[in-house]
Amino acid sequence: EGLMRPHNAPRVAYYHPKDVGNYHYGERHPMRPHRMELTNQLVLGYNLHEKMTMHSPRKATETELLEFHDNDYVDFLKRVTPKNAQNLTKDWTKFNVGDDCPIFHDLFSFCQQYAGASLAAARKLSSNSTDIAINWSGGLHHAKKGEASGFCYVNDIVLAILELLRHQPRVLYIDIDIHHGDGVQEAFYLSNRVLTVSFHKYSADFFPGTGNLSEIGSDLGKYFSLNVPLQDGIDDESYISLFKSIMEPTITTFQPSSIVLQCGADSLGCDRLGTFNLSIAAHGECVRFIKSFNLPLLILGGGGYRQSSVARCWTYETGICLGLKLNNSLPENCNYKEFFGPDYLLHPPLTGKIQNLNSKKNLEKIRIIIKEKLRYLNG
Ligand code: VJV
Ligand code: CA
Ligand code: ZN
Repeated sequence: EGLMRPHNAPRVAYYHPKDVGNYHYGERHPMRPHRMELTNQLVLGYNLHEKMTMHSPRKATETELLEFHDNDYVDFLKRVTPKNAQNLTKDWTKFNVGDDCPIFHDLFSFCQQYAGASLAAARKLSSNSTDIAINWSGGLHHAKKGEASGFCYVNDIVLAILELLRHQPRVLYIDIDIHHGDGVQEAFYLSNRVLTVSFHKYSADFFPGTGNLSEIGSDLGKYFSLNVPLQDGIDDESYISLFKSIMEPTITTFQPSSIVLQCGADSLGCDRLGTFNLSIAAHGECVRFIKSFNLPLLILGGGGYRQSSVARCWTYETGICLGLKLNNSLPENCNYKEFFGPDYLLHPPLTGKIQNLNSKKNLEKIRIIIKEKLRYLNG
């Protein structure tokens, strides 16, 4: 292998669907696929492509999407265009498309691209051809079997986990996006082969409204869904300490054969939709902690609604996967450098802190309740 990689450092495979940054949800829509292009350019600017294998995955086929999704839904995604959408208004309600999940130009190709990348990444891990696989265009955790939800159309995470389960007994799914990972939880709610853990803001008026502590899975899957409901403004210290004290015993008890980590960047401070206070360093510390267990690891994107922060965060985390320390000054020669002004730093100082509504007492209560649930895992 001709890569310049320190002895001992993991093999990392990076999946970037070509052109994934060129899709548009619409003029004022918060989701901007262009953030993937920004991320990719920053990754190249730091020369990280010289230290990992770079892949332009093929699109997922219809058959591959049907491993999870309903036939009529995939058929709808394949046929619908902004032009014929008006004639299909009956299907809009059924498949939940509209403001959050608009019909845009080449929507189906977009879905095939990000799902194809997560599938290729999962196959690479399954064949033990890499230690870590990264797809920042994936992580669309809200999509359901038969409908779109919360900016997500096909659930690349569920598809990737199903692929891993073909070769491995147990998969751990961890979700640090500020929204509840409802689509993945629902898909594996009855299974004891996939343990899902989501950290999220939980309140009646915050999307999607699920993810209460009391949602624990059912039947064989009872105790195999964990939810960590949080309030506005959680800070680095409380988040990291809660994350580690929950994930350490979860991994030791469940003993997964691989881990899928959804790294939604809307849990960062200054996000346009999110209301947490996490720094990029803290978000990355969660990735570093999970990596330290040295299990096959699939790293996915997700939310993130300030493009410059998303690109910084996911570049920093690509560096963490490689075991590298990146210079805080952004690289001299980097496309789109103007997006990162006025400071041009990888870790700009956080501004506009939101009041932390998570009391020490409440976080302690959550920690204790979750640890109690983990006791049931071994039967
Ligand atoms: O809160 C909601 C649902 C509504 C109905 C639809 N309107 C547009 C918004 C309120 C109840 N949806 C959330 C969905 C969040 C999805 C997060 C996805 C992820 O990060 O977890 C993973 C990728 C929501 N919050 C904000 C908006 N929707 C929003 C949607 C828009 C918009 C402004 C805000 C759609 C179009 C336009 N502006 C022009
Ligand atoms: Ca989450
Ligand atoms: Zn989100």
